Amino acid sequence: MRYLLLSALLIGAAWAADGDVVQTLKVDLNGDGKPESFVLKRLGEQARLVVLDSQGRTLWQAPRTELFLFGGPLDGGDLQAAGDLDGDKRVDLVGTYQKSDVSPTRFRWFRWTGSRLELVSQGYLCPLSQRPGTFKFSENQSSYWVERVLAIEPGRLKVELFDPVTEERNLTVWLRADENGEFVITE
Ligand SMILES: [Ca+2]
Ligand SMILES: [Ca+2]
Repeated sequence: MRYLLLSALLIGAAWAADGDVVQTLKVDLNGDGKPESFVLKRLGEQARLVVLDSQGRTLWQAPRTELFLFGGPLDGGDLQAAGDLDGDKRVDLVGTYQKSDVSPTRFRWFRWTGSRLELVSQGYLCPLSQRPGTFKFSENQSSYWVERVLAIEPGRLKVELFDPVTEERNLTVWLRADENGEFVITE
């Protein structure tokens, strides 16, 4: 059994070569109606972020830094959603960092400048202590949190909340971006 498992792992490793596409997220970056792609390509045990034009040519390749490397041995560490999150007409990309089982998801929020991705903010997406319906990207944690970002529309994002006390998953709400960089539950 152990031999079989080891063989399967070795075969799996042989098939997952550097450069293989791990994840693709399509979005129109330049407004011409044709989708560009945010792509994760395998790089060792992780994956590197690359931006492709609508013809599949490389527009930008992220540096090999922690900020732009995804994947690894734990859960998450993937691309979540893309769209104009803050309503400034430039496309945003939200991804996660890897995490252990029941802990808040740590997000990274990038903006496409026209030629590259730059970091807007990162951190957990937890409610403010005085305003439980208002969320903000920060390093503060709280007793419940945004587990996943499901979709981005202009000025708002659809998220899944998670409460570890009640283990309430799949509580899906829309958060609207306000001018302070905070996100307020709307429905
Ligand atoms: Ca396009
Ligand atoms: Ca934007």
